[in-house]
Amino acid sequence: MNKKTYAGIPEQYSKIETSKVVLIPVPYDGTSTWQKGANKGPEAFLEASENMELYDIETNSEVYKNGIYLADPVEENSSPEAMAKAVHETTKSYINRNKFVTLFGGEHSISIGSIRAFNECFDNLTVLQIDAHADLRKEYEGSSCNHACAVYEASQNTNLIQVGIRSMDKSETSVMDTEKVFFAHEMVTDDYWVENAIDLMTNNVFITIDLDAFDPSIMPSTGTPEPGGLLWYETLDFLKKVFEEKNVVGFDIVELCPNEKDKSSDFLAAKLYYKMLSYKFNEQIDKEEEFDTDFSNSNNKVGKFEDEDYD
Ligand SMILES: [Mn+2]
Repeated sequence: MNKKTYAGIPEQYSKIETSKVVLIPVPYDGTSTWQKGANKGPEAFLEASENMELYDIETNSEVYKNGIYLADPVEENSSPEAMAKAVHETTKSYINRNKFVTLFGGEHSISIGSIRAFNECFDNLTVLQIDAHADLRKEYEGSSCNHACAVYEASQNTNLIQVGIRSMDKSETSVMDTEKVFFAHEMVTDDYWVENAIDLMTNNVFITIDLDAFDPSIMPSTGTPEPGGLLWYETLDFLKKVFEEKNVVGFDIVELCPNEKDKSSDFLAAKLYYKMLSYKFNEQIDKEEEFDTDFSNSNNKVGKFEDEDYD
């Protein structure tokens, strides 16, 4: 992957020293079981990002001016376990520098490492998983770091909330906490799922988005597309409320499996990422005014200064 700035932003907004945001690409596709190609996700995402408008109408903001540092990609792929370890270490190193850390995969197994890092650095972590698949297998095809196991560890040691689920193996029902699961077929007729999901969250929230959560009609370029998924505005509405009401500490987006002949999915991913940053830093202005606190250290075990203001 060529070294360039995220979305082609001017270099003054892309330096590590001054950037509030770090983006870590993880072009990993070692364990996917059906369509391969998620390793090409980060590059397609970055290319689409370069062709995107950087002014967000809804928040009336240009969030890139907070600085977005494009980190070197994590390219370890000797084994699923080694990849998870490399992602874990890289993620943690940037959290320790008080950055708002984001990752772009790659398949969903990359989240094992990112969640591990966030869970070590933030108290009482909620993991909000937006996904078509439960991903709760303890082990799959000989590894606990398979994409089918993406949130097993999170189910054991974080407050895991699953949204958009519509495909799973019966064996996963024994691990799943259905009180914290929003199945796609129920969300269709439930007017209160957004509020109910948010009510289950602790203050510190890490969001992991598997792009197959979206309906294949708007997000066809993913490894295992499942019918009956989320649409664009309902997802944004949900995310916006999460960013407004909770302290989102970071996020990852995974499973873009680009198709040369149809770039619309790449664009959706690019826009989704930018929207989430726009919500994050939009919300931050309000919180800073309200609590007069330093964002960079809020609720961060690495640099605890203002914890009381948030808890
Ligand atoms: Mn998944």
